[in-house]
Amino acid sequence: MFCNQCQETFKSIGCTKNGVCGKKGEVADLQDRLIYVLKSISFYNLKARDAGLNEEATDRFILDGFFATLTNTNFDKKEIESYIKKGFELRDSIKTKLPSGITDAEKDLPAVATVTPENIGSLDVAVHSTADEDIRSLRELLTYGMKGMAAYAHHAYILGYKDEAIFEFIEKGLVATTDDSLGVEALTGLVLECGQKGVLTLALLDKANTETYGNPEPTVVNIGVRDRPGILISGHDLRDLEQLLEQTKGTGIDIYTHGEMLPANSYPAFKKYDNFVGNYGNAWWRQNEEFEKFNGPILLTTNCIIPPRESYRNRIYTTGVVGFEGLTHIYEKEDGTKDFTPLIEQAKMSNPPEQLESGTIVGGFAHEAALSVADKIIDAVKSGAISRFIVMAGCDGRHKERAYYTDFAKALPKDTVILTAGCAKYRYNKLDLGDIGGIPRVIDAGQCNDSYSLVVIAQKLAEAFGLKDINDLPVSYNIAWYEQKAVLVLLALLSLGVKNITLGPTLPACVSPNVLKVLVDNFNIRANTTVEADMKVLLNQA
Ligand code: FSO
Ligand code: SF4
Repeated sequence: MFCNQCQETFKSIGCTKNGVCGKKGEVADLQDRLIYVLKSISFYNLKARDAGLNEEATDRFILDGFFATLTNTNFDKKEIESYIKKGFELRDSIKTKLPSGITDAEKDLPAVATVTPENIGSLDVAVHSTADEDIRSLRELLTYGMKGMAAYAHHAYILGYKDEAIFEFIEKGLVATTDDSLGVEALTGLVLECGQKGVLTLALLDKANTETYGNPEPTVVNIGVRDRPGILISGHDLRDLEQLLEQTKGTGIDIYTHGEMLPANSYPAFKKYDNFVGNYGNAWWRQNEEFEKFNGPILLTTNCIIPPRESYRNRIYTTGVVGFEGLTHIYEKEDGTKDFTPLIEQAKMSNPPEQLESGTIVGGFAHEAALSVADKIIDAVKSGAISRFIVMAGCDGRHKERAYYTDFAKALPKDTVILTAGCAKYRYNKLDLGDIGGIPRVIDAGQCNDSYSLVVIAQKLAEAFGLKDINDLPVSYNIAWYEQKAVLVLLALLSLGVKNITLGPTLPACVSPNVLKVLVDNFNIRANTTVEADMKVLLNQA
């Protein structure tokens, strides 16, 4: 096993025995193989595309399979084995459908095209099978960015929104990571293209979410509990939430969000359910203690699941691409719907949740809501009431050094506003930082994918101020990352020309010194340091 895809990788180098996240070595190796099978499928499917033979089942399989390898998504050996098996079947069926001669004409097929279920175990398909440090670094960056892209494209797809350009890019990128003729320049180009396609993907998901569920509205979200049994839903899948709300309507069971599902409280479509109570708990890494106290069933719709404690194991359910051995999985039916009866039945026998906190937090400032008060914001900037915006989007994590983000938020001058998205917000969204003339000092756009909203807001502000370059706005970036969706968001920001990003709590382990130099020279990326030193840098940018 060697896995270094997330921020919490062992010693900031790589997990080699078992993952810090709890992923077993055996599962990590199987995930490497699954990715290799996706590359093999892509090799043939690009030819199928050329012949006009791409099939929707292939798009879906690649998204699901890739998503399953994201940090904290699928720990289940059998599930990954099943993806590998189905992947080979799909690859072979694509091969047979290609016009005759199209594959026969190929001489010296690369190993990725000829891999079989029998020999895959003997091939070295792990990260270090690429010997050159810089090529390996770029292949990894591309792969992790595409994992994030697959996850976001998956969410859009579930809601019926798709874009062939995204699927095709993922296939092209997967194959490119096996092509030894591609050097540093070509791979750097692909990493940047990944960012551009990332913007497309984020925009597509934004469209999918807002056209399906309405534009999020500024919302006061309850963080306390009621005295009825509840079901807790975590992850990012709004379609699962919708179905759960529909199926629990009138049953006397309350629904609470956890972690990255918190922003769902701000969508108009979900507000009509009177059993939708609010948010319970904090970011993903605190789920052990919080799930224990919830008392009722818990649904994990996407990452981030962590190995469950015995005490609540019988109350935790996975669905979609999430998997963990021994837990009950709710499968999608033929018609695309899901039946959450097992959770509902268990909830009826459960005690109400134990109260963790009380009070409220405010969310729902995605682009539409934020721009509806654009005049107010522009006036506040012009009058000097707001001196600067600090984008503190991204992820939260379990490492102690993330206290930095709470300290940074507390230390910010009172005339600054934090723009946030993703679970990073849990480090400061309960601090009561106040407001500036009615504009909250923490403007929460939503999930990590809603970082797109922050870009839209920045672009509109630049327009309003007559600036050609968004880097000239009084906006600084202090971003926290954890897993691969954040890698995609970062690449997307770079592709939009955002410079001077401070990134933490550590830089990605896969970035080699030379690749880092490219990022620094072209984008002036820097690693975070201390609150004091970073405050000086960030408050004096542009
Ligand atoms: Fe957090 Fe996990 Fe959204 Fe990530 S829940 S860490 S970037 O998967 O997804 O922000
Ligand atoms: Fe380690 Fe992160 Fe990979 Fe888990 S996902 S094995 S913690 S690098």
